Amino acid sequence: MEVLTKTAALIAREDKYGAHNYHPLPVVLSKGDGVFVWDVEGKKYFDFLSAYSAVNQGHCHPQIIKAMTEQAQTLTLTSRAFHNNMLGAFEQYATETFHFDKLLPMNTGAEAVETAIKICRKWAYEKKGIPENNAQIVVCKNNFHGRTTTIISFSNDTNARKNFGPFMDGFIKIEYDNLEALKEVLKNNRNIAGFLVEPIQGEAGVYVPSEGYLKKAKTLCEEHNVLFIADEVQTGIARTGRLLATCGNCSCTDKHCSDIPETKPDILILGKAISGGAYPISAVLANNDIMEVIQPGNHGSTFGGNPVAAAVGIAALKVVKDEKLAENAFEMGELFRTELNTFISTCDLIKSVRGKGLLNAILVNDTEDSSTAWDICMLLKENGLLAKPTHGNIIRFAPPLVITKEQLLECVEIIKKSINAISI
Ligand code: IF1
Repeated sequence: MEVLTKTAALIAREDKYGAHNYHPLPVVLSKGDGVFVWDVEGKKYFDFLSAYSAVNQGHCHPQIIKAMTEQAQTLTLTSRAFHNNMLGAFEQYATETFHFDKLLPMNTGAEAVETAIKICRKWAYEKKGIPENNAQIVVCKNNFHGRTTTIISFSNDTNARKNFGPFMDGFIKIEYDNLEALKEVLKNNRNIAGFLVEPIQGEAGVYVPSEGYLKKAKTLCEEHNVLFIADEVQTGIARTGRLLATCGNCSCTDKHCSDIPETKPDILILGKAISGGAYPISAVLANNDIMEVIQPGNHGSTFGGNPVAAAVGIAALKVVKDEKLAENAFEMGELFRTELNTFISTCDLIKSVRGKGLLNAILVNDTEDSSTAWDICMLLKENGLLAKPTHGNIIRFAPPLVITKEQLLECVEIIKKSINAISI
């Protein structure tokens, strides 16, 4: 009889009782602290995924967990049929942090994207004067905005779409990082309500657009009275070395804002790390002239804006400020890319390193259907670092933003060692 390890037994159970909508790395985690996670065998790893950038503040941050547990023992859920004493505090703190008039709270990133689409369409009919049911929203090829039926309607990823139709109308897809394409579509269609864009395309493999792209895209949108909607679910909350990747006029990380000033969206979508990974929280922010189109009964959520989410959201944003995580992400990101660029200049297996702040990826010099990136991730795992391939030949590196210089350099050595073991 085969004796299963704890890991194998746990994976087999998930395999048997759970839907097969993921293909995880074969590691079963049971504990986290800061930049580290531990598996059920007791092995310790650096977490270089951070739950797809939800755990920017590090695993189980004591201040976030304290806020969550204290609130959980007091009041967890009221629904929005009644007021609760925490929601306003979160709304005030977040709107002051990001410089918007108002916030609409939801739970997941996809719900926040849906919310932004609804606000944008309603604004288009009531403020811009687009004839009812004719509003179009411009999106980018290779986007990732979530998994709902509306959102996959404008995805071009076959795995995400195939056999989930019929799809939702009202979206026009253009090339990402292409201002001419945006200009063209805005010129040729009078019913455009908004332009929905990721400041860096995460799922596409950490694709950083050309310098100035977002700012110029916003200017084009302004010229055509079109709302510029930034999906910062993944890039937000200090991940890219600034509080927001679109940061234009916030006081967050002045030094880095003025280095690379971008722009301020009309509608800002946040998720993931707004909770530090402790709880599902998402939010849509906009100024009054836009948010006022939403009236009682138009939109809502049982859990959105609940007291635990509010307490966790405030604590998670405070940690980002208090611990200067935008600054650390900026500096550690520069160091990471410098170190890896030096390494890959001597290594044929890796084509390039790209990213901003601590949202980075390496491009493996092999085809999308090869197993090389997966093999590298398996070796990284053996050597104590967890990362996940995307698109077959790209590996994303996104550690918690609390990582220290010493830890980062240790991780660079693990990455070099693992890649070298494949090269030869
Ligand atoms: C999955 C990627 C990351 C997002 C942006 C909205 C959402 C996401 C820009 C939806 C979610 C996730 C979800 C996860 C994989 C993932 C991802 F690989 F697809 F690209 F993060 F890197 N906007 N991103 O990135 O947020 O509803 O999930 O809270 O498997 O779906 P959600």
